[in-house]
Parts: sequence; structure tokens; C-alpha cells
Amino acid sequence: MSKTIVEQVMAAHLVSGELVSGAEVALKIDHTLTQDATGTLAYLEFEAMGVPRAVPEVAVSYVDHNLLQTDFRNADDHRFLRTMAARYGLYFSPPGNGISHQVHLERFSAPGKTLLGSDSHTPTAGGAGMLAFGAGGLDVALALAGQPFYLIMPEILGVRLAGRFAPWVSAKDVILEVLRRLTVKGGRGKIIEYFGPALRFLSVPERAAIANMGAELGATTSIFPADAQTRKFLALQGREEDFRPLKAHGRPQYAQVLELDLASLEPLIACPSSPDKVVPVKKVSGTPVDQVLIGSCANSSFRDLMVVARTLKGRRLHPRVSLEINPGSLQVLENLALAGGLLPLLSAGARVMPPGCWGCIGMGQAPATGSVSVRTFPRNFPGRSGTKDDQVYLASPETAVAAAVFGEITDPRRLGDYPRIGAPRYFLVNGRSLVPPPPAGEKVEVIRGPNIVAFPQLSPLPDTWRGEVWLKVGDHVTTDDILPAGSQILPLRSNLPEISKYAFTRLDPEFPSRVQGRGEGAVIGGENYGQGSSREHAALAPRYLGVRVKLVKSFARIHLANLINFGILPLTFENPGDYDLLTQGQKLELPNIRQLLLDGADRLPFKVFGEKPWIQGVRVIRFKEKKVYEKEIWVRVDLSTRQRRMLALGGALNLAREG
Ligand code: MIC
Ligand code: SF4
Repeated sequence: MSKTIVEQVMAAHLVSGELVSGAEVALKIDHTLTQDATGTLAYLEFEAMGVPRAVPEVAVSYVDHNLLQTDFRNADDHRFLRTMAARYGLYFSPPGNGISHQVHLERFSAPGKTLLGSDSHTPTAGGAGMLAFGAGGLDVALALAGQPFYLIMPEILGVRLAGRFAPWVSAKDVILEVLRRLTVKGGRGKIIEYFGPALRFLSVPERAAIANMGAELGATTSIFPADAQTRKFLALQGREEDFRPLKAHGRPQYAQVLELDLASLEPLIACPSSPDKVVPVKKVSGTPVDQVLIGSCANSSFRDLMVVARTLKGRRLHPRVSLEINPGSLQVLENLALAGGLLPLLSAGARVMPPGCWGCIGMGQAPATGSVSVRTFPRNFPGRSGTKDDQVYLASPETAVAAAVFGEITDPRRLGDYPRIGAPRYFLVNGRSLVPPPPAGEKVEVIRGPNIVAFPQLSPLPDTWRGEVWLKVGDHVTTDDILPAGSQILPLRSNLPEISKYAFTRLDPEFPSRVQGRGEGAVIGGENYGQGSSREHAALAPRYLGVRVKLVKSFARIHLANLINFGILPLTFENPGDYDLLTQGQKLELPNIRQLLLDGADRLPFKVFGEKPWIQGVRVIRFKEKKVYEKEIWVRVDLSTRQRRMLALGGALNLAREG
């Protein structure tokens, strides 16, 4: 029978539901991963479930985000994560060992297995044929406790790759081209399955770079077949026994097929400040550049850094440019050293950091005011770099190194001979950097610092909900807008009362002080609300302040799941034009909401009250002798029975407690 890869892996992991797009399915999870910025909360939630030991075959706690130790807080979190991993049977990847996605690809990826990670770039492992999803920490905590992962079955989009890269064009240009065509919401509700003759020439790290930025398309995940390239990669890692072939059978039915000829691709670049503002490099060439950052979970493999090193051999940086290299993993750094790649970087004037996320999440490396920064990272949302009004461009390692040499954005083909990098004949695999769990974990004491605050009890939904419009925002609001990261705020990821003081402050600096202690409220938004990171704090911190309702034109997938997990009602406009009717300060009512939800209603009446007649035709009512104007609109909820119960009870943990 004809079957896509996605259908095959899903069928082998199906716990409940039918593999029909739009239906809720539950999948068994083989591997989990967390990183430190989402992991602390995920493990506090896991602890609250009272399960004695992690259930999945492989569970790993990585430390890669919060690496700056400006005070005790990040160090306390690292210690908490280390002792927690030992206590509950997880591997621990210490600070300096690398970015979760790169290390997982190297040390654990296995074709045909499922992976759930509390980071939106978890699909990177799709480069090695894993079906890997990004999710909120609570979903990962549930998977750690042995529960399946629920998702709405996406459509499968096929991308057929043909041809071979021209010199100075690489994997990043493929995904930038897909972003140019589909935009940051083009992948929503879709899994991307790659196939075609070009795969013969694409190594696993190159595939991983493409799968990684499927997250920027809003795709549920991306996956590649497992073939000779995959076997070669696993063999280099000393894990050939983990190889299983994986390919589509017969004539698989894709909802849509996109064709891409690698030979016709040219160097591309995403302009500030969205990953889909993609143009050919030549269109912006000549733009002066002050900073170049090479690294991140998208582009910091051995190949990527070796191309940069070979290009820099015998050259110096442009005097205006600060070049920093963030290796993806200790393994990459060790092999770079072994292959003679470190010296050219250092001699050219690059600053080489220990492996980790660094400036990608604003942990240092902020650019100067008004300057241009070219990065090989996956995201360039406004302000994410740590500098207000930043000008961050996203490009391949080839285009980035060209900018470092010439001090301007320029076509890398100007650099002359292209150093094609194959896998080295001898590859160093250092198994000691990952800490396996001890056999008797029960005896380990979990050490918490004063910054680690237990998870709050969330209240159930009232019969009729009343609140106020607390904030109205536009389209494509990111989780960085809802709850910023950066070196000041990231250390508060395990301290909800403190981190809540930053909710929405990018969009309205007064938001937390304006709303706290004023009952419950709603946020009104536009299209693709909550795109970007998987951080559940972007749901939980507003909830902590009293946000119970989000009414928007459309949601991004992971954020939607996080809202439901924390008991925030995710509503969409039946008539998107009603967005214009709502303004901050209006009073709201959702009559009989609890019962309507539990009864399975998918349309709900939503009442809006104002003290002035803000549109024609509002109904006049009297409230305590005062004239009040009322308008009823209709909103939609698209939820499964399980999610409806979760919302009525106030969140997933309350549901887990009820059983
Ligand atoms: C990101 O790239 O935005 C992050 C930081 O890795 C996030 C996770 C987080 O906010 O902790 C992600 O992508 O999910
Ligand atoms: Fe780290 Fe950046 Fe990747 Fe997020 S996108 S995991 S911050 S490297």
C-alpha cells in the first residue's frame, strides 16, 4: 500500500485516533528532550505528577540556553536539572556540551522513532528520520510520565528536491527559499516530508538544518527518509546499529507537492525582522555589517563551521566586523580542532564561544545600536538579539562568512574557490560528556535554589466568565513579544511570580502592573498569534496575571496547546471583521461558558459591553442605573473532548490529578 513516511511512523506509534487530517491522534513517545529554559518548569510539573521514574526509552535534560552565570540563579537551575535527571533516570547534558538539537542528533537520533521536546526546534531530528515534535514543557512532562502526545493530525506536504547545489549555496538557502514561498504561516497544520533525487547528496546535518527551520514556517514538524546518508552519519557516530531504512511506499498521497531545484538556487538572506522576509543576497548587497554570528541549532555542524574555517584560512576579518562562532556541540568543536579548523578561525580574529545557544536567545552577543548583524540562526524577531530596533539578517554560513570578510552583505560567490566539505574520514566521538543516570536514582537528593518556585494551583473555569479587554495586539505576535527572553529575564524561568512581571512588556510596558489583582481579562489578537518559541511561560505568565481568554484570528500550534494546558480559553473570531469592534477596557461576558464547552459547542456567544456606543446598532442596556451599550458577537472553539475537560478544570495538571 502507498504510504508516506509520516503515516508509517505514526501508524507504528498510534495509541488512539485515526490518521485522518484534522482528527485528534495520540502517539507513543520514544524519546524526550528538554533544555534548561523550559526544563525547570517541565520537571516541576513532572514532579507534581508523582511518577517515580521517567518512562521513555531515552530522556535527556540539556543545558544550553542559560549559560551566563551573572548570579546564582542559572547555576542553581543547572544543579536542579542535574540532580533531577539523576533522581528520575534521565541523561544529563551539562553546560558546554552543546545545543540540545545538535547533541540529540549526534548521540541519540534513531530513524522511525518519535521524539517530543520542550523546544520549538525539536524537529531538527527529522534530518535523521525521527518524527520529532516541539511542545510545551507540560506535554513533555506528561510524556515523561508515560502518557501519549496528543495532536491534531496535520496534512502532509511533500517537498521534492532535485539537482545539486552550485558553489556557495547550501542547505540554509533551501529552507530560506521554502520560507520565501510559504511565509511564516505557510506550514501551519502541516508536516513537511522531503524526498527526491537531491537527497543522495544531502548529508544528515544538512537535512537537519532544513528540518530545523520548518519551525519558522509554523509546520508541526519536518522529516527526511533514512537512507545511505543516514547510515553513514550513524556509522560516523559509532551507532550504525540504530539505523533502520525509512522511505515512502508506492505512490504516497501528499496534500500538496512543492518542487525545488537545488541547482537553480542562489544565496538568499532573510531581512529584518522576520524569517520569511527572504530576498536574494544580491538585492541587499553593499549593506554595511558590524557583527556576524555563526552557530545555533540551525547551522553549527562540523560542515558549517569547516566551510567558515576554510574560507577564513589566510584571510582576516574586515576591521569593522566582530565575528563570533557558537559551535553546536562539544563534538563539533573537538572535530573542528582535530581537522585543523580552529586555528584559521582564531587567526582571522573570530571569537570562539563554548558550545551553546548564546546570542540566538539574547544570552549575550547583543549588537551595537543601529548596526547590522548577519546570523546563521533560525529567528530574527524584533529585539530578540537584546538590542532594541535591531537589524538582524539570517543567512547561510557561506553568506555570513562573506559578510565577515568584506564588512558588508555580499554574494559569497565573490570569495572565489568554494571549499566543499565532506564528512571526515576519522571522527572523534566523546562519549564522556553526557552523564547517564545512576542505577539507584531514588537515593539522589534533588537540590533546589531559592529561585525555584513550586508550580501554582490554577482555578477552574467559572459557569459564566466575566472580564475585560486587557490588551489588543496585531498579526504575527511572537512568544518573544508575549514573554521576552534575554539574559535578564531567562534566569526567572523557574520563578513564575517574578517572570510574570515581564508579560507583554514589549508591547505595553505597564501591562503587568496595570492588570495584576484586577480579576480576569482577555487579550485580543490577529493572525498566527503566538508564533515562535515553545516556551509555556508565554501562556502561564499571562494566566498567572489573570488572562483567561485569548480571542484572535488564528493561533500558532504550540502556543495554542500551551494555552489549553494552562486553562486559557483559545477563541477565534467567527467573523474576523469583529476584531475591529474590540478595544482595550471594554467589559466582556461569556455566558454559561463552562456548560457550553462541556456540551461540545463549537460556536459561543461573546458579549462586549462599552460605556459609549462604539459602533452603530449596539443594544442599550441599563446597569446600576447607568447606560451601557452591548453587542453580541460569535466566536469559535475547535477542541477535542479531552481539551474541553481540561479547560473546564483549569488546566492539564488539574485534569491529570482528577484522572
Ligand atoms: C527559541 O529559540 O525561541 C527558544 C529559546 O529555543 C525557545 C524555547 C524557549 O523559549 O525556552 C523555543 O524555540 O522553543
Ligand atoms: Fe537555542 Fe536558538 Fe536553537 Fe532556540 S533557536 S534552541 S535559542 S540555538
